[in-house]
Amino acid sequence: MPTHSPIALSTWSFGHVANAAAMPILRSGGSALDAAVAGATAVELDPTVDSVGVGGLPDASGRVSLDACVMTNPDRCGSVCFLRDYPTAAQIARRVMDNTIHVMLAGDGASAFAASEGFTPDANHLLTDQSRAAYAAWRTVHPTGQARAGLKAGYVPPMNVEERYKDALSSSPDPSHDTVCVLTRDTQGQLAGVCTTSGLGFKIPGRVGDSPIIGHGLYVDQTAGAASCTGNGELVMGVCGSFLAVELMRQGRSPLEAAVAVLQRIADRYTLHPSHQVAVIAMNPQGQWASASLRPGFSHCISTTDSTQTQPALKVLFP
Ligand code: SD4
Repeated sequence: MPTHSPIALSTWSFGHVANAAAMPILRSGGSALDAAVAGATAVELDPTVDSVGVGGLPDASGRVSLDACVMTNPDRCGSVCFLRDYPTAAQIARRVMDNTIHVMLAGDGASAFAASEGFTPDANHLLTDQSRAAYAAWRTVHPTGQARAGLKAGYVPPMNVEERYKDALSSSPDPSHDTVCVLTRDTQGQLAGVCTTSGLGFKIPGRVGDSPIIGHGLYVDQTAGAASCTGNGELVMGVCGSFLAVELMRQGRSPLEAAVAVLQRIADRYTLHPSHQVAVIAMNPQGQWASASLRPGFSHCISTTDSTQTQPALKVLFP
């Protein structure tokens, strides 16, 4: 007999793609983890969403690398980073959790593991016409293709791709976002989370952001709550954003208070560039949830038993 109402909370305008895959699993009594992974996979593979996985912007060398993690509790988490050639990073991260004694696999090792688990490489489809065109445009400004822009001197971070398209909120699948975070609660009241991304566009090859790192891009503890971050990972990584949000909920803050406190910590500790964006989504075991962002332009998708809505962040720190 179900005792809890199912919930799916996902990031950005394509969160509805994730929730559409997650909610049927939750409604039929499936696990929060199955639902969150299904949601993330749907976004990774959706050909109409030029997004995470297929269509993610490449690094400075023109190749895509993917980062993802899954988590249900401190002792149940898995991750892959700098994964080339395999689009379903979330599923591979789950295999790391389920089938190894490790938490995180990187680069060639992650690819070899994916192959050993029966995943099929699909490098040709990771780049789409749109992401190839975006890379070509970037190369006209950086003709050598060297990621010199990633060096500190004179470096202006590439505008977060979501923010560049911030006027295209919920109505159309925005082709430019690059991270989906999915938090779910199942009918047993269990929480789960997935965070999957192609990272920042045109990054230095080898760069890994917050998304696949437990406690940074995603943290889940059944006794306190779940949180996930998106945006400029370098800002999240200095404050352990997701871990901080969950620990604040443990101390009694609401999901909204916790999410806002993480953003405030970032604002206090960093010199922010106008294009910097971070958003935090959070959910507690009671099913309260929230989203907040540093700047306008972020949207989340929230699905409950009888409704799905795409909305702007509940709180914007710098409106
Ligand atoms: C990263 N946090 O690699 C990711 C990117 C992201 O919305 O979330 N973009 O830094």
